[in-house]
Amino acid sequence: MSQKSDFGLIGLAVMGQNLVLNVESRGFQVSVFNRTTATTDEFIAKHPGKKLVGAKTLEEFVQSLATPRKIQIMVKSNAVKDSDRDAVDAVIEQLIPLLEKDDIVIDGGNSYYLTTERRDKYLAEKGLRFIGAGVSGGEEGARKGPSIMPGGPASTWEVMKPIFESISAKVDGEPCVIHIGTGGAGHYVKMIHNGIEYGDMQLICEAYNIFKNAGFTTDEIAKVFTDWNDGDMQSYLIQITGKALEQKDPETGTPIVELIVDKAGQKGTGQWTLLNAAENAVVISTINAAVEARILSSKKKARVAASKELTGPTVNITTDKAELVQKVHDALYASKVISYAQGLDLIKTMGEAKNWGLDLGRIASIWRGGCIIRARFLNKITDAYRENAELSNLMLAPFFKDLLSKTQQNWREVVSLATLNGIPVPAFSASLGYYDSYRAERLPANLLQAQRDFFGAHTYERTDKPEGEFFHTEWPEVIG
Ligand code: NBP
Repeated sequence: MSQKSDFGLIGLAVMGQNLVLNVESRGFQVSVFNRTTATTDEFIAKHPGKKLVGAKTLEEFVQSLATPRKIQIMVKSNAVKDSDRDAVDAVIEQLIPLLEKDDIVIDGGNSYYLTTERRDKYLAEKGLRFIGAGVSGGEEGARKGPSIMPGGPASTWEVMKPIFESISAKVDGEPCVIHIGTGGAGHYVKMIHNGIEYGDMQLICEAYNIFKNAGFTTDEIAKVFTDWNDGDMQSYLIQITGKALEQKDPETGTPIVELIVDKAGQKGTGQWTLLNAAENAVVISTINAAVEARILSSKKKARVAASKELTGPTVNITTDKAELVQKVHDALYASKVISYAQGLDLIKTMGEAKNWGLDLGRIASIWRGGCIIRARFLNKITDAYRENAELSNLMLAPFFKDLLSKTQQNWREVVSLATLNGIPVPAFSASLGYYDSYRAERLPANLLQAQRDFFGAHTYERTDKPEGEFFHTEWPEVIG
């Protein structure tokens, strides 16, 4: 093709290939490069007649692009500290000598936001522009329209806007992409999005486990999720849960889910979210419980051994099935709200600390389509922040306050029922614990302060004296 390409992509694995086909399908000519040339050749051969240019060398690739060049990198990103160097850095280093001032490099992988900030600074020093963009939606999203969370200078976003908006998912005619903020804001928000995804998935699994223990067949549970997907909890994850539970193993006719080993891994983003929450002193107990549930699940050998040693109650759930479905629905919905409240609190706290100028309502709105956590109720989050951009916690928005008030009796009953029957519900109960702690006018931290003053003379404030005045008590000696 003699014409220069509008867009270039490096890294033709699952995500890269699908994104290329998406960009091309919107009328853009795309150049592609992959470290292993055979992959490029196969990809080009598989898609004849498309506006694609397959480059065998990086020089050829760069030369095939119209200026300012727009190059998206979709390679494995596994640097977990800003001092680490990974494939994204390797590609950037190879690109730098070939690029010209104002060319744009986009990292669309799941990079750690601190590595994004380092790269942003590094490329700016070289006169190049950088965007760290979180891309959510997996393979299907990449092909049909993902949710995109780009960070970097607003002026660079303006150049990329036409392409990003045309390839992103659309909800009510609105593209699921906005300029998130400067520096690492895009990858940061993608990281928390993934943390929320962990929470959503674990909560759904806990609901399934309660039904299973209550004697529902897998087909019955599938129907519950399919029905829920027609209601207020409509979401991609609820939808695929129903479909996954319906699926039968062709060999045995057994539901495939029941044949899958109960061991889950957890990749970087969940852990990073926890670490970041601790650094910012923000409670994300639901997401925390979800990450830890995966960790415990992976210790299968230890669990099997312990199941023979540690006792628990015999499961005996006699609740009417329809009643239980409603109760678990409410517990799931309320817990999900808490998970989002916590995730958004973390985004808000970090956004303020970093001066990113984040718009939480618009961030929730671009999660409505394309991404894994897409859900009907995200509209309500957008509305809540539109009504009050300064909202201190999502739970306090009128819609959610009301929802938590209406669902809480059932939520409490489900946590009690599960606990009495020895069914683990770490994310349901962490969510409820957060709700009850957050709304408590007085917590037992008075005793905690007494303990601290007792052993370490840490001092305390008094309820009957002005704030900011500190006191110490001469506690009795206990070591003889
Ligand atoms: P992978 O994360 O599996 O990466 C494979 C690609 O990286 C191949 O093109 C490979 O080239 C290239 N690569 C590697 Br590995 N090391 C390289 C190096 N030193 N120099 C140049 N290229 C190198 O691909 P993916 O699953 O498509 O994901 C791409 C990015 O998108 C990742 O950051 C991922 O976390 C993120 N992401 C993935 C999903 C998903 O659902 N998979 C969703 C959202 C985001 P080769 O062919 O020569 O080995």
